[in-house]
Amino acid sequence: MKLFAYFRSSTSFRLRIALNLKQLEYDIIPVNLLESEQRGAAFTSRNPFAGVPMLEADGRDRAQSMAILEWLDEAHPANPLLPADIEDRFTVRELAYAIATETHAPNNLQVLQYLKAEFDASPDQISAWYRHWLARTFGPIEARLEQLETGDFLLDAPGLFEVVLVPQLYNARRFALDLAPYPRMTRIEAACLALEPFQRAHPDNQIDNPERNPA
Ligand SMILES: N[C@@H](CCC(=O)N[C@@H](CS)C(=O)NCC(=O)O)C(=O)O
Repeated sequence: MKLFAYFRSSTSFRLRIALNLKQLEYDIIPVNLLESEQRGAAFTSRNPFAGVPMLEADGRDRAQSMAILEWLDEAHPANPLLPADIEDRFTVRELAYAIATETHAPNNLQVLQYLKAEFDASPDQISAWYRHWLARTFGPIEARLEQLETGDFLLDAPGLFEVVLVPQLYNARRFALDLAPYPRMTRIEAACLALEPFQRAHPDNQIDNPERNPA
């Protein structure tokens, strides 16, 4: 498998964690978002969504991280990201998709660039926007985790929720969101980041991270 990814992209981070948790082999093909490689014809002819991640697997170019994650779990059932019990699967999906659809979507790069280009938004205004959409969904997620009385993970072991949560918290730190109101989320994050599959997937450890490979 080939994972087309950018080190700091949170959706690429999701895929790296999942592939590592599932112990699947893959090569990383870096796509430089800052140089707009994702919008060039060479890339869009394979992925019309013009973004990362893209997974080349089983003869197809696969886009949309949540669809890829669900496909991976169906195509490679060992080390599942989703639990066996239908109600547990609902719990995981409710929270994972809340992050994917309500915090990541309004905060992706194209949206932030549009705010600047069309509305002349300042860097401070863009950061305020970013934190607004994080907090709007982090609050309910923390409340749900409290109802569920979570410990180190949502269920017994990290799965689809943790795959989505850890990258979103990485973004939240980049945008200086106060994480004090979210102790259950940050407890899960700490437990995950102690594990090798999460560490190997981390943006700090990617071949295209310029701080890891100064020019
Ligand atoms: N819904 C897509 C979103 C993908 C996405 O927003 N990717 C970002 C990086 S995290 C990207 O490639 N952005 C490029 C751009 O906005 O031009 C998914 O889940 O895969």
